[in-house]
Amino acid sequence: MASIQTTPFADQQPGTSGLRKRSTVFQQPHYLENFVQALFDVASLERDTTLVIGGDGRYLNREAVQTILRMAAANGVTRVVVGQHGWLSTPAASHLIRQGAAGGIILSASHNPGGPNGDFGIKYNIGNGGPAPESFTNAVAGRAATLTQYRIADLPIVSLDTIGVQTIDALHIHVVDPVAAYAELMESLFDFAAIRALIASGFRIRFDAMHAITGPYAIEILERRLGAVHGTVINGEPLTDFGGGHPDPNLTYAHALVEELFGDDAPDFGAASDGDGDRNMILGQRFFVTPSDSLAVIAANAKCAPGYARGLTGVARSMPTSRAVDHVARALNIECFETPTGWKFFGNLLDAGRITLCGEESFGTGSDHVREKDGLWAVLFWLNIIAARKQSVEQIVNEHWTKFGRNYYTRYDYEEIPTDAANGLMTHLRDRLPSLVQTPIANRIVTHADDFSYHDPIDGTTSEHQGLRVLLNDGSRIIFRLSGTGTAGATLRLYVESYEIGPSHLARDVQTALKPLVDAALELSELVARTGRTAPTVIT
Ligand code: VG1
Ligand code: CO
Repeated sequence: MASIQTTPFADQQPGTSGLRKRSTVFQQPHYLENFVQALFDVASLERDTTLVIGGDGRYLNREAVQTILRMAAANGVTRVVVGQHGWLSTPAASHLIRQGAAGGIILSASHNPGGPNGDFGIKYNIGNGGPAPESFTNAVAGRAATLTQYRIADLPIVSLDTIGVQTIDALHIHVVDPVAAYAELMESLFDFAAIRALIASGFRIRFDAMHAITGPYAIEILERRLGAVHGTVINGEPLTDFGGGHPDPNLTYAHALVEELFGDDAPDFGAASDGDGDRNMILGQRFFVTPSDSLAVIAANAKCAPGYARGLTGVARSMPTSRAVDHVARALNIECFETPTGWKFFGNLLDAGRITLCGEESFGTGSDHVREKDGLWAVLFWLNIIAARKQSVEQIVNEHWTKFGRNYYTRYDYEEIPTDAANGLMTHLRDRLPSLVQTPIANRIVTHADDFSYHDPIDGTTSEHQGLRVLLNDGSRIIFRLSGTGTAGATLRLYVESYEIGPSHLARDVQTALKPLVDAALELSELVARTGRTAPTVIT
């Protein structure tokens, strides 16, 4: 056991979900160790409690697990559960933590590319299985900026490839199958017999694991347990650099899957997941389901799945997520909460039993089964709904729109813009907000404009500066916020939404429907002049 002197790092402030930096930043001497010691100090784990460790398989995952094991031993941790090969998807880690651990460390930068020139990340989840709250992450950042030494034990390299228990001094290391417990949980929630029958009847699925962590999970569940043909899962082998790809399941980065689902001889259903397996993209044959609509459709059809047959207590969405689910909540007469971006804000509502389902526009959907968003869970929910309703994805969504109305929705991402320009734009717009109220924009009237702040109804805390929003009298919204997950420059996100009900909406093109609002947003924010960008990096 050794106490190593270090110089503190002032840049270890976790963002939307954990600390994310270039791999090269994490490779600086003492960098990872400093942050892990700060985590241990703030978590102050009791003796004989369990810590879960796993990651999405990216570059540095294995090395980081070894370092964390040595530091766990030196910090008095006696029982650690690690996924085989150091692997755990984020939702699977959440589930394992909920089996009785005090917390868990997840090694992932989620949808950010991996590899020596990509990103690495680390996040801490608390005993309920969910991301640590802001109070915790702020305390970690404060500690990381003042630490001058960390504790590390001199352990031999622990074999992560063999399932079983290894005991080194006082530390018991349980290397577990990363998939098994999670797959059992999914079988307990969904009607696997009905989905198996759907697949046996010829329903064709394509799942793109994007060479990230969901490959082993999807192969076990879709191919082995549900009988989908071998090859249903593509890019199923986790690679340290994700095969050079960008494991973000959206129309830009999952383009091969999108092309297949929009091509001749398209399968009936397509899905993709992100680096750490907590997000999902749902596609029907020649049909894209927006994540906001996906949440609303799942909410409206939840009773199809055995795990949700009793109905929902309430739902929640992040502020920039479209209000599609609000219409469902109203019809079901249940509560609907609006939280800031980031899964940690759902934790209290889930723990208190106020909500059963929640989601974000960024391809994240989940429920009270774990305390993270869950990509494969959403895929299985859709398959369960399709099996129960015996309709295509397109039919299900069209009927949904006819019943509840349609929320046209788009997100524009401007990546890697200079931080000063991004901050300047936000300040300019924030200052303009009060003068916009009651003025006309895109043939509508502004009814409300503010910098979103959230008051947590359970613990009473307030989170400010969560995004600038302009609300219009017909239910349309324009929202600007800065990303908390980028690692180079600033990423500015523009979210635009409008709502229509009536027969005409089914066939309309989203970008055409939203163009007047997008133009107004660009003008209000002076985006082109301030950033020099005439087009976004990604349109969703
Ligand atoms: C993005 C998304 C947000 C999501 C976060 C973490 O954050 O917008 O909705 O919770 O990523 O997702 P930001 O701050 O860049 O907009 V991930 O899959 O860590 O799993
Ligand atoms: Co993710």
